[in-house]
Amino acid sequence: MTSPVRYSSADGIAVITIDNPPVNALGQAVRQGLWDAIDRLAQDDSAHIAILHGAGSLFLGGADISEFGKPPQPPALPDVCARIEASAKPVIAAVHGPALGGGCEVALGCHFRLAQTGARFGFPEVKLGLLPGAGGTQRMPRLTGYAAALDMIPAGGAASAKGALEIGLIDRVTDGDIVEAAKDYARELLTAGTAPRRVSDLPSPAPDAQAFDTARALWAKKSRGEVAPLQAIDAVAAAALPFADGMAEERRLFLELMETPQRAGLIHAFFNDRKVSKLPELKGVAPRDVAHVGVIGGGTMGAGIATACLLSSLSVTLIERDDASADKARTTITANLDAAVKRGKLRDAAAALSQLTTATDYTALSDVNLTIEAVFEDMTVKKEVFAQLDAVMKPGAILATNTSYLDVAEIAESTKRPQDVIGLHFFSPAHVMKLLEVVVPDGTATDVTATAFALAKRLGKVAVRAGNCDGFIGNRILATYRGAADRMILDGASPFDIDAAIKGFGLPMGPFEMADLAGLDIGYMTRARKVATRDARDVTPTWADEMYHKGWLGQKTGQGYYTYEGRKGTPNPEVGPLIIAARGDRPQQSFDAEQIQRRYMAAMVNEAAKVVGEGIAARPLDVDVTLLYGYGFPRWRGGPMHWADSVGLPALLDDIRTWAETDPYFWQPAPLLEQLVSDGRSFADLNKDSTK
Ligand code: 3H9
Repeated sequence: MTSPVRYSSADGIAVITIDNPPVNALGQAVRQGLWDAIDRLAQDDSAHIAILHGAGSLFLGGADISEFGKPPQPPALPDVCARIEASAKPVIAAVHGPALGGGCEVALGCHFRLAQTGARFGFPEVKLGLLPGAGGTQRMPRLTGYAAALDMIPAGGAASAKGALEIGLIDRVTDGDIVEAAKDYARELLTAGTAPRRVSDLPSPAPDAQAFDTARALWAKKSRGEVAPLQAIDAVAAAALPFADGMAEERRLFLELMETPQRAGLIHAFFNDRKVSKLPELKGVAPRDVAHVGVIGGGTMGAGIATACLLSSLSVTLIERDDASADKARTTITANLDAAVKRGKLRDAAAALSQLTTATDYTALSDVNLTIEAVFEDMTVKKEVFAQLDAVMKPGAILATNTSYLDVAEIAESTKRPQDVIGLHFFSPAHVMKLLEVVVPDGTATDVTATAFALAKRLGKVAVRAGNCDGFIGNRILATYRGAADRMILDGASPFDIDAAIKGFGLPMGPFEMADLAGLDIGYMTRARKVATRDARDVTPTWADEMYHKGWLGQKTGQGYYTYEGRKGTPNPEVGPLIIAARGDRPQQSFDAEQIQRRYMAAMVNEAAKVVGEGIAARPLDVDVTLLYGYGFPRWRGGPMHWADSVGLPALLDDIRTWAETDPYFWQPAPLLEQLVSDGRSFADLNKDSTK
């Protein structure tokens, strides 16, 4: 087998090229290849200095993540970095594109670092539940001091070439060809007779107690149960020790993290991010053009969708019913774009705004490639809009609806081109939230689905394919776990205990804080909509209906489950009596945080298993991605299906069957869950099946 590391030498300069597409990950063959290349450099009398660079579009993407969790194969990356550093002949890291994680550590193991403008140096390890484990926590602070290292490493951050030069992480920046510039640098160093400059020989950084206090306080607050950022700070602190001792401490902490479920959850999420858009049905299907997008409706959602498109340099034509509404939409979009400039997401708000046209007549849409309807959630209204779109839009244009629960097939069938109709369910605020559910009714053309995925990519969103049912993937599962929370209230838990337990699990908000934020009128309307189809055995949160009738709509009225001063809420004491009345003579029990979490999660997973079993979600991983990007599920838990696998499906099913004894209607086990348990299989097995 040919090595992914090539060695060549001419005019006294060796060039070591790492060529391991797609991202030059530092798998075993690359590590061995690097080791051998440094041996060869030592023996190559014609070479006096070496350049190390990556082939393709980047330097090195880091350790090979797919090796994690498997038995380690030598040589280990810290040893490879030490081997490079120990070279008697100088080695220059010539960096273009990203140098991430272990890739950045290899650069720090080299004696000199040259970067092309556009290069990026970073330590994303904490985003995988790890910390830099090949000397990054020891070498970076020796070059930059503690403060810069503590800015970057616990955050999983990165610096541009210019930024890296400013903090002392690298030596030079060039605009030219990276290998040619590195050769010039090499000749300069040879002429000057410069010896290898080993970072491990540099003294420990000057103590900086304040930098540590700031970082610890920040991450204690920000990490919400995630362990890697705080461990990463501990590893950086070990740079005060002699280098070898610091390395030993970094290794100990790294290996400790490697064993955590958080590492497994975050790596599951990393690979899912990439798998979610890889659908067999879309393989080789070319998307249609989407340069010009139409949006119907300029309310919060429509304006948010228009903003998202403008942020991605698409032209937008927005239709409102009259000039005053169109002006209002323009004002909202302008404010959204200004806020994006403040957040550093956009440079030129005026340029983006110049791509927006507002109109009151549908004929303005005659030339757009795709229109997204975001009007009132009512089938009759939607059908009227689609009839007008059908009349004016050019052949081959796509008609999309942003409905969050209506039947997309029914909308499609009301047009003369059902094959061109699709659901694009954005989440509010649409220009901020990453999730896009692509709702595909049976008759939709495959290239329309491919276009929806291409649009999501252009918008920087994560698209998940969903089948057509009430609530699609996310809101259908949400309705069920919200139902479990309401049942726990009737059985004896308080909404405040439930919120605290769910936050303790790692979600940013509990379900009742969320209800207050969304507005209690939303839940009331949803219940009203379902009244005709509600099963007699279903439970209604009558206390929530009373809250609605009292005008307690949550944050917007200053009172809901909590009373608000600004956005800060304190438990509303007047909710308790309403709940007690709703409980009547139902038997009561006490719930601790773990019991609350278990019921809430079991309801989530059981409904998710139904969603997968019915083909609404293509794979369990699609549910995981949906909950992560649309519902605040903690990334470090991987997603509800990954969590379910980690606690074990048989135990979960046992719980569901136990609760079904008293509430058989709500706790109907998902057939897919029963099947998996009886076959001794997991959701991960189903994910694997889907890639075969
Ligand atoms: C580490 O380094 C630990 C060390 O400190 C200590 C060790 C002892 N490994 O993202 P893309 C795959 S931890 C294996 O679409 P892009 C990816 O799954 C590591 N595979 O490309 C995808 O596969 P497929 C720290 C990897 O151009 C394909 O490559 N490093 C790895 O948009 C293309 O990926 C990181 O966390 C990997 N390291 O972006 C960096 N990386 O085609 C993680 C990617 O089958 N990587 N793949 O779906 C990235 O951030 C981006 O991939 C990168 C390129 C910016 C490099």
